[in-house]
Amino acid sequence: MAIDDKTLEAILNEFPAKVKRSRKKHILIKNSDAGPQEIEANTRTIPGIMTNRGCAFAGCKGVVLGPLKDMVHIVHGPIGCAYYSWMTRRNKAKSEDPKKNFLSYCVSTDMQESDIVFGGEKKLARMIDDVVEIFNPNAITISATCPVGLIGDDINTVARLAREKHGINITAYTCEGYKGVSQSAGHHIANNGLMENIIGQGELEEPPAKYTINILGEYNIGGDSWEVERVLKEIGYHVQAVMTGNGSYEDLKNAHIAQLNLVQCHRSINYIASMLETKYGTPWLKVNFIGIRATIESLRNMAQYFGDEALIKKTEEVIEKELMEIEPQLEPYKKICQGKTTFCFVGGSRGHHYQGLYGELGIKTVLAGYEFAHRDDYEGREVIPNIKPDADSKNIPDLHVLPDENRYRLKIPAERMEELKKKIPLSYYAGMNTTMQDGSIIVDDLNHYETEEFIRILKPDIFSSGIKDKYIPHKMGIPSKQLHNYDYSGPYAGFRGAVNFARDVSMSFITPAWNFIVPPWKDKPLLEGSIEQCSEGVCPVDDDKK
Ligand code: CFM
Repeated sequence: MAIDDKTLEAILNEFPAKVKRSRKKHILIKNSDAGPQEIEANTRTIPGIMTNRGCAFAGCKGVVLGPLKDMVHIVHGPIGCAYYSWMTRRNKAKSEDPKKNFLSYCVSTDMQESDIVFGGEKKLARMIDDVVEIFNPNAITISATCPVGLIGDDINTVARLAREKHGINITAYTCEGYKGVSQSAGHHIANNGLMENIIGQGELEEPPAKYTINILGEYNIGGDSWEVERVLKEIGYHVQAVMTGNGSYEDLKNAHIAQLNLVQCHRSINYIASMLETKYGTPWLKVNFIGIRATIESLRNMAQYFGDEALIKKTEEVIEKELMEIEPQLEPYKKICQGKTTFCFVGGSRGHHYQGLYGELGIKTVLAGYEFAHRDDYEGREVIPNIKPDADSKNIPDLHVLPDENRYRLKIPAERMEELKKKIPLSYYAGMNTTMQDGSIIVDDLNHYETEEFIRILKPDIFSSGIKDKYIPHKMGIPSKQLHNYDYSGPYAGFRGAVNFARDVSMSFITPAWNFIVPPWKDKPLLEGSIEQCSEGVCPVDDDKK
């Protein structure tokens, strides 16, 4: 059954009028005849609604800074935020020097009541001394949690003094959880900090290889980046820095040297991509390495950018070789998956990226959305000038960078750039809405109630989201595929990743476990009981008064 305006209205009617008015703006039924459809995004979740979103601290420390392996990331605050952000994302990392991989550690100032009353700056300074002495990291970041902002600790000054004392790169991020409406604010804060304090501080003046690139917005969840890099290296690319999966301070410092920046996750890193273009003249190309067709298209677009015949030829050879390897492996899985439907609701990029891969397996996406993306991730970057800033978005300053006096170089002539822009997504992202089929549902910041209602009506064969909401479909006898952490599997990117994904999804479909689940509402009423007559002095539940 599809959802039409009337069904949607009925779902929303359960909300109080004000909530209904708000939620209505966050939900679309895709209709290409209606022209560009506007969606509301990046606004506050209504208190009381069960959202999947995280906080600004999660976006800064957890998402963007956390994967940088040779740095120690100090969480300044009471222990809870550190504990719950300790290794909770599957950003894998390998280090050439095992003594310089600190990802498994959780380092926190563990603020106590007295620190909240008298301030935590001294404790933070002592913590930095300890970190330098114990770990000897290449650099240190300090991320603030909510109470730090509330009591007004000046973490930037603490960082500056520590930098002078220890002579290493130590920077502070005022990413208190409340700084924005979701983790998206934290991405922006981290992007600004990395750009201001690390990127471009390296010595390199010339690219170390012919085709030097950076991969932005790739966090190596389940080893995705390694699979992408394997293919890129085979074609002949040199990957200078990955931001930030398996990333390092040392690589990041020289990221200014690349001739092209690839952007995988637009939401979390488009700020750095734009700033690198302004400061060093490096264009960025929107890629998607999830799904076979998307991977092929991305590789071809990269080759076209460099425009070198040998590179174009090698790209085609590698694509052919990879396809020969994976196509026979995919066949049996496609048979299992054919004709099925899915929901695809993830944070800020994957809600879009995985739809192509699902489609290649014969699985139709009937509902998709993002937890915290902005309107441009739905409607395309052309809407950016029309996005109204509000009190929340104004909270995060835009960092205005200028062309670097010595290092700004046009990587390709302006004319050729304009030509290329007509053919490949250079400095452009078209967003999710364009690729969704008519009649499918697009939801921003999907909540628990809506999840249940949409599942009840659309009955997807699989539900893809994360740990917070996967139990809702499970209780309804529907399997789930977590697209945040891949249910401890992966990689899912690139050619071989597609086979892993097809295998895992197929396993979900053929496991008999789901047939044994009888949702409670199928064989029993939700409430059972009777109301007994109460008369004064006789209470059926209170023994004393009997
Ligand atoms: Fe980018 Fe991400 Fe995503 Fe994201 Fe995230 Fe993630 Fe995500 Mo979970 S950076 S926006 S803040 S692709 S942790 S690796 S899966 S919500 S869709």
